[in-house]
Amino acid sequence: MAARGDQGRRPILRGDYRPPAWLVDHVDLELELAAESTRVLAHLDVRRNPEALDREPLRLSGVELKTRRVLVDGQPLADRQRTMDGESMVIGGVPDVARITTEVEIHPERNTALEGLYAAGSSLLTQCEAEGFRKITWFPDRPDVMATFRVRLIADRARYPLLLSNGNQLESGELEDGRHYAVWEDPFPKPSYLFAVVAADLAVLEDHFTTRSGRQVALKVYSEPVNLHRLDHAMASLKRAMAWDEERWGLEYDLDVYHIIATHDFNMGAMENKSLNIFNARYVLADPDTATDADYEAVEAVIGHEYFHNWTGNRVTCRDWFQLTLKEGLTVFRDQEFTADLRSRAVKRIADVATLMARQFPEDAGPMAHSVRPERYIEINNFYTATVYEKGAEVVRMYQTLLGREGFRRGLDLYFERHDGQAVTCDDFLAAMADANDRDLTQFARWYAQVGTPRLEMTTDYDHERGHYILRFRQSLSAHPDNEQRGPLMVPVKIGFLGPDNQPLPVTRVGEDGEGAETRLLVLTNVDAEFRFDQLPPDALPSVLRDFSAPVRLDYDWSDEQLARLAGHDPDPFSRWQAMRRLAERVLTAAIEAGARLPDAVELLIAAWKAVLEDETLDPALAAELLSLPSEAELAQQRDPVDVDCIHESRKALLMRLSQVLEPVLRARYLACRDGAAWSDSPEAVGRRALSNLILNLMLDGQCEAADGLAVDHYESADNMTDRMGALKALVHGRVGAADRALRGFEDRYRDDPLVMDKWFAVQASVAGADAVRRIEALMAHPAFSLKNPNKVRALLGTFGLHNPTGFHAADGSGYALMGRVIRELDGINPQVAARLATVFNRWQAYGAERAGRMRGELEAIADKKGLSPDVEEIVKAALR
Ligand code: 0A1
Ligand code: ZN
Repeated sequence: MAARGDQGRRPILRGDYRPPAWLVDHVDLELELAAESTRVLAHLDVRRNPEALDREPLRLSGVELKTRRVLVDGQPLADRQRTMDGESMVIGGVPDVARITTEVEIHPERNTALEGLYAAGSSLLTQCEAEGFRKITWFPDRPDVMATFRVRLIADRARYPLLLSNGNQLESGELEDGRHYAVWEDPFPKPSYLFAVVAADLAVLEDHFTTRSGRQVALKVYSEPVNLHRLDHAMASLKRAMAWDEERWGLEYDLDVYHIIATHDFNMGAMENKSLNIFNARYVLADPDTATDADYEAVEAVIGHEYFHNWTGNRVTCRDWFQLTLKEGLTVFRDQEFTADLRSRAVKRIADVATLMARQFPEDAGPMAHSVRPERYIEINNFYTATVYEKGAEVVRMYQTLLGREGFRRGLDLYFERHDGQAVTCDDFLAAMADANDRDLTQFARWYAQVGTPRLEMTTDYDHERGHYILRFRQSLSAHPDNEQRGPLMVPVKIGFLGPDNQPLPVTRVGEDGEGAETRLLVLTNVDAEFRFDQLPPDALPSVLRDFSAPVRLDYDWSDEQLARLAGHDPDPFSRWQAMRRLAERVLTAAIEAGARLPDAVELLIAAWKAVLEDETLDPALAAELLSLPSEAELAQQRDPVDVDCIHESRKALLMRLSQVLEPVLRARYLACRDGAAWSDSPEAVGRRALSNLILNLMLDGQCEAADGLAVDHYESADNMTDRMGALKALVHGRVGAADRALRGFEDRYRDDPLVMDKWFAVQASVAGADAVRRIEALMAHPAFSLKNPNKVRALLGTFGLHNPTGFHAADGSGYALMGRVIRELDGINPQVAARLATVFNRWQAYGAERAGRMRGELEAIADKKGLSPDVEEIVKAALR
């Protein structure tokens, strides 16, 4: 048996890439499926790669496989022909064209890592990205080896009536002993990470879609039978995604069937296996009684994301895992645009940037900081990060900003024309963009290599003699060894100006004729850049980085009053949000530095909030974004040392002040949002629910009069999960007497619904205060909790570690000790999920000597664990370095 040994822990380097020595043209698999033991018979048609650099022996990867046979062209191998090198079997003397046959046994039921073939409830499923295929059979498991697959599945019919793999079904039939079989063939050559198998007993919702060129595609969405009635939204989302990809990008689906399978046991969000997507159930199931509006939007976005991968990822895939952002950054960009086109573009952009700032900026500032195209990794699973995904999407967005929508589309068309059916690199993508637009993007390539969030310092000046308004920028990168050789970045910066009356001014660069547009694009290419403008008054108010045109931190010394003006009047909704954020951060920072005493500037924030609340023309969803304060975790990011309790107290003081001063306005807007109509998923209704729940929570935070009663009413009258959860959170976080009863009622009602119970765990995991640790321990003993289920771990422990600073950082170290214990235990169950959880210790040094010492102690205890997985080892060693 090949085990995952200690030897593979030296980093793999991007620069070490070599083309594969051998290619596989076709794979014939036979899986005799059973939960306890599955037999896998594989025939690989291999040949030497004419483009290989050396004549190396054939190398196949395999992990935890019990190998029964290995044959070359039907002949058994002599022992000396086959040696082991870590996870690889090295076979000598293979003819340049050959058929390799292997037979192995694997144990899905024992597979708690949920990678490879595993048992999920009563189903058997696979997860092969990034390197799970080697846990199913011997294979050169790397994305630049692309093969066609034919798969014969055999299983007990009663237990597994459904047998699926990629592509089209060729045949199926009965066998003796109650077994049956199905044969699937995928005509598209694909890397092994896109392989999938499902053996299950599930219910299905069926529909169809006719592509622009007339192909009839059968659409099938599967779940356990009790959830059949919660699949409609997923199906509708899939159809919208298929239509949108045709309309916006001219991309059609290419097979006759598309399957989506929902499972409760999944490490990530979902997986784009060719024609057989496997999804975390939370991104499939939705009905008003169990899913919030945010869940509805997320289902639509993730269904879109996986569907869009069919072109950006599957038809054109990655040459190696360093290129992960090639498919992920691009596909996130595509799913962001899908949501923006279907829903509110402004709200979507704000939400995406807020996520980037909350999740990716800390990565950039942490011990695992890496470029969107990393230079090295130990465990590739640790690089499915916000940097590769979300910052990668920002990099793709910048191409569109620089080249325009049409130019970007030309580039994408050329990319598909050149690379359909290939495994390629980020450089190939850039070359297509450059060539299609006749642009030199050499400098732009630095975005793939730089580490950390770039800084842009801006100053303004006025040249009275010539009447020029001047903007000056200086860019800089963080001090990371990988940044040492890098020159300046190409940074697109969208700007505009407001006049003294807060009206937008036309922007004209010096030397231009006529009147310019309200928003202009500046392209920075040097460390220092200067831009001059005509016809602007000296007191014009600059609005910079509109639409968040580049993933940078912008420093400019706006006055509090100027920020308040931008927050109220910037024509770019993103910039309004940005200004509101900055103003709130200023107020909170000043408060934190004054021992939780609010500064005078709070009056400006109150006035800005009041204007938003009283503006009935404003989309309530946008209003809800404008009124959301930075979280404690985000405030902590910017401080060193981090005073956990003072941050909490300062934020509380601000919430208290805002809600008390604005109480009548809040109450009026709350009532106006609660229209009493039955549930609807119209954007108006969604926006009203967002705003009314935000206000309800504020009123409880501020201990406004009779707010408790309002929350109880809101809870009891809720006919949908958004309102039920909004009110439950207000009650539980407000520590209102009625909270316990509501929690019990909620539990009684939903105890058999794992996704809803995740919400119940999460809402309790985020209640502030040192008593949180005892609560978490009690919840871990709840029958619905299991360390084996990634959704549960994320809901309870992920929420605790990331969204409950005063609990996790309890001064006695009990939060750390609990987390350390859990990570050590989870490492033996599911290393991928354990490694993600371990990142909660990342900024340990910033928490003052006492806390830092305790966190360091936990990290060391994890690092010392015998048999620690490479996944967790990479994270904790980076943190300790
Ligand atoms: N490619 C999927 C995400 C995914 C990545 C890794 C996984 O296991 C390690 C599973 C899913 C996506 O972007 O949707
Ligand atoms: Zn993806």
